[in-house]
Amino acid sequence: RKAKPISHLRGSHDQLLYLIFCVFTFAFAFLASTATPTSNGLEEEAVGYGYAIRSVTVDRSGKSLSADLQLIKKSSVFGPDIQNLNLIASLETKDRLRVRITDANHQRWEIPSQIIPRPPNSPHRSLPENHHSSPGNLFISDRNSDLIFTVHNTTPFGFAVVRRSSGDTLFNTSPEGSDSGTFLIFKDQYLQLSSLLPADRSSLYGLGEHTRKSFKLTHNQILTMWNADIGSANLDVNLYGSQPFYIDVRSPDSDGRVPAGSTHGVLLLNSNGMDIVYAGDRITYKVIGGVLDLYFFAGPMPGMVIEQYTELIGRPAPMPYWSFGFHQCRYGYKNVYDVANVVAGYAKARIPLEVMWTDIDYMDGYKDFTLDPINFPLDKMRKFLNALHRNGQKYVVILDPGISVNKTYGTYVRGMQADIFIKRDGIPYLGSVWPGPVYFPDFVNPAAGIFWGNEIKLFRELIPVDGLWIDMNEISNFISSPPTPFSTLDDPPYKINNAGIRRPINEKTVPATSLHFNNMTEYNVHSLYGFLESKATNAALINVTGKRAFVLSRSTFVGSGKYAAHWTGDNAATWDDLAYTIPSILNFGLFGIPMVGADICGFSGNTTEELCRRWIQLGAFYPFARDHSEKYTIRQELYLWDSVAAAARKVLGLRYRLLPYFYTLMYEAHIKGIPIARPLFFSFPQDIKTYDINSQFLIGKGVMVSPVLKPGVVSVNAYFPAGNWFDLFNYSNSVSANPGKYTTLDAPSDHINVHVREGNILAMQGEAMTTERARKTPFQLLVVVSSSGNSSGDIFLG
Ligand code: MIG
Repeated sequence: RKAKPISHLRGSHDQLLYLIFCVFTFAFAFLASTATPTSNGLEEEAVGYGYAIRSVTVDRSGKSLSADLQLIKKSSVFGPDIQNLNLIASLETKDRLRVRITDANHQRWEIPSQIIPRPPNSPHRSLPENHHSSPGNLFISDRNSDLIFTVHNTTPFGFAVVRRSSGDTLFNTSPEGSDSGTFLIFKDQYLQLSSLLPADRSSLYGLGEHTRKSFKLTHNQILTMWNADIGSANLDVNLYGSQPFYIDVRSPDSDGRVPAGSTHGVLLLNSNGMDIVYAGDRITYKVIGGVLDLYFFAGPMPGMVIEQYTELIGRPAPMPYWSFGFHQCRYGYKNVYDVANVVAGYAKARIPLEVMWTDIDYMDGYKDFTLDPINFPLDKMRKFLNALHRNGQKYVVILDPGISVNKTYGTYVRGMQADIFIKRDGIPYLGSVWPGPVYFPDFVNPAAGIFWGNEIKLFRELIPVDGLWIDMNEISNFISSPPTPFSTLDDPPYKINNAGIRRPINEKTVPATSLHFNNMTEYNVHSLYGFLESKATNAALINVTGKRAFVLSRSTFVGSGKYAAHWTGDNAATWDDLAYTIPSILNFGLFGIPMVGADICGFSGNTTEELCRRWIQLGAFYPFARDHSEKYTIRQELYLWDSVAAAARKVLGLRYRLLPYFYTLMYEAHIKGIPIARPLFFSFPQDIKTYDINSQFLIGKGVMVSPVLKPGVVSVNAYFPAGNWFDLFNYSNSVSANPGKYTTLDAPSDHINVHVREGNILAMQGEAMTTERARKTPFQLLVVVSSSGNSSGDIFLG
């Protein structure tokens, strides 16, 4: 059976209708989201809405503030307003400010600290209080901190976050003049908050997971968060993960007080469905549950923001050395011989292959932890894995969360005994995925983690896989169950822009009224599922192998990088999709998931020799480099075309020589959070020309990749920030840029431009067919002498 594409999305037959529909829905969605009073159903004198301050207390340290807020006037849409709110602002560290707004009198859903550990809610209340009744503005600050928080005692009230050193306003929810679009709305199932932004000086990045043409967020778009099995070949719609985090890189202001590249980060820590409307001069959150829990990260350099962000959400997992080798996968490998032939094909072509993968084809009736007795029989699989391991290679297989409902299936029986499945109406919720009827383990329940760990342990006793690939964990469901009549969970009053068409949130997933551990609703925990499965799978692998785990997850949430790597899901074998992989990969670096890649040569549709050649040239420099394709497409192993094979030997040769560099960057990511693949402005924040670049990136601080992304082209117009840059394939080719400039470089079919900047020292080793053998070759240091100062580099050997 072939996966059914969601009918209106890319992959459907009716492309034209889809286009018309999109134009229409976009126009509608944009009208509905510009936050004008009428579009919210709040007629006339909107200034009367929002909340007013009743009292404010600032603690003695001056680092925390609590404000009681009272509703000014009721509104008629999306349910009743909550009368009394409490706002707590606290400088949790010198670089992190938290602003949390919630119902003053009733507890609401918040991500439990067992799921995402973080400092407790309100240190303020336990500290000695000091009552202020002053009618003016109140603020908190700390002389070590660059962030100042101010509440404006206006009607309605607002707040602002200001950078002390430059006076730059980073976030401002105060209504400006007659502008009523910024007032706060707080209902049970609808929260809204807006901040003004300086449209001409503010460059935003992040807010995923979406495929976008441009890395920098473009004005007037809706970024929806609701995890869904929607292929990444679809632009600008919510995909597999939710990452409500952005960084804002500021250009200088007119009086020159704000230095170029001064950057801060903003996280809305909330697991509910939401639309984030970015209008350029304003960002508006429209959230259907939970609380408004905002975190501001001071930076001021881009890398520092990510360091501060991952200090809160967790640093990325350390990845095994072998995971930086080249990976080959395909959906539709027929049997163990087919797979073994691919391994042999790589060896024969002298193209390095580190990890062989198998998709759902290996399972018996698509049941997790089983082997197809005909095509992937146990004895043959063991023999194959033995040979692979003897050669220093690895093996990874896929797991889907749905457990086949079948009384003769041990995993199902043990799952029922442990009582760990997601329920609805008191019984396990019955979904349908590849095996047919399935129940889904409730990874919110710690007992589900134990169950899952035990299944993985038993499976590894059968065949010693080296890593696990967890797919379909949005959760993807082939059926859409009818909503519970009159349930505002299954059918909430505000329709988020799910799938770009305000599709019901229940479609093709587990219904929102389903229940998890401790009666947590699917409505609230939906987008945490892939994160929790990653955590359980990571723990299981560490437990059984005693080594670092390699887990690749399709669905992610804030902090997933602590447990898993990510690939960008189902792209298509097109030139556009090749280009989009750069913004997607750079985004996951910002999200604290640095081990990320996209399906090399394209997943769906038939690739071509030229596309696959250009794709491996780029993909060789993804942090995670895997060739993967859809069943029924033509085969695309790199050795199948002579020109692709030759290109692969060349670029993977360089990648393997750079393995010590990649591994050091992984270590740096693990201890500081900073991405492996970075936007140019990470190293050159003062150079505002780097802010708009979508087609180049850096590996670490000083290696720049400038790929060809178009057919029939043998040159590339690449931007070079100031400095001398040397071609890593041929050190005598160099580009001298002072100041930064665009240069047209030759890019013949067998070549990709990769340059190292002066001032860097790269630790390198020799080429080999596996990372194990490469690790045994002599080290070399490439010292690129700087024309102005010292050269530096790092190496991690552990
Ligand atoms: O319904 O396992 O994104 O990589 O090959 C499709 C089959 C399920 C989706 C994954 C893709 C994988 C495919 N899976």
